[in-house]
Amino acid sequence: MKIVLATGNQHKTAELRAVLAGEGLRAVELVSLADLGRDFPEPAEIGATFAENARIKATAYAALTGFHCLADDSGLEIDALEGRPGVISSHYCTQGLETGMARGERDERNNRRVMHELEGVPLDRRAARFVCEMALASPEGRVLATSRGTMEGRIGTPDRVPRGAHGFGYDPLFLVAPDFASTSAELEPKAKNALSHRGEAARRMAAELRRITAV
Ligand code: ITT
Repeated sequence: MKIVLATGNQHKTAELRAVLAGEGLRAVELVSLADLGRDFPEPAEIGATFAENARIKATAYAALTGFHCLADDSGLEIDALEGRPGVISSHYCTQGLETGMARGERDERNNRRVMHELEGVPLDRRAARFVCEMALASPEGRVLATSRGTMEGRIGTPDRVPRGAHGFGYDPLFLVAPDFASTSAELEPKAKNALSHRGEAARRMAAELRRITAV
């Protein structure tokens, strides 16, 4: 089975590839959207939950590419901000509006907004988690499998973060539980994948893929 990793985020593609490669899925060939050598219009992520958006992306890209598609919708939930940035994590600095701003600049502005909104909140009240929902859709638009993963942590205070050069998005702000000693941007890619929301969701999806391709 050829499966397109249906994301425009190269960091996600790299993390997903690494985890799924480690799962030894012999009947599965993974390709990225970039490998297909064409541009595809990005579907509007209008779902109210990560799970809905994952299904939207997987089915939209499956229809566009004609292949099975695996999509990831993910983001950061901060308890002190009532779960924000949540489903608008990627565009938090513009209230969820897609303005065409480059990813690097967006990440930086998103991080600044989060730190600003948490100003004065002590470390023990900065609990947060990364959430990842995945969906696998067939070319006919059927959702064949879904999976979820989470990673608990805290958003560091300004004396501790930003720190680290790996990863992307909110990683430089996110102190990983249970010891909150390093940010997820300080973890080597392998270590992040072993602990992360995306790693967990991908390993669960691999189990689903083994089941699907075995029949
Ligand atoms: P696609 O929709 O093309 O997959 P995207 O980056 O826009 O790419 P999402 O809509 O799922 O993806 O938004 C995910 C955002 O959540 C991402 O841009 C980061 O801001 C944040 N995020 C998700 N996983 C993360 C991780 O592992 N480390 C840091 N930030 C993460």
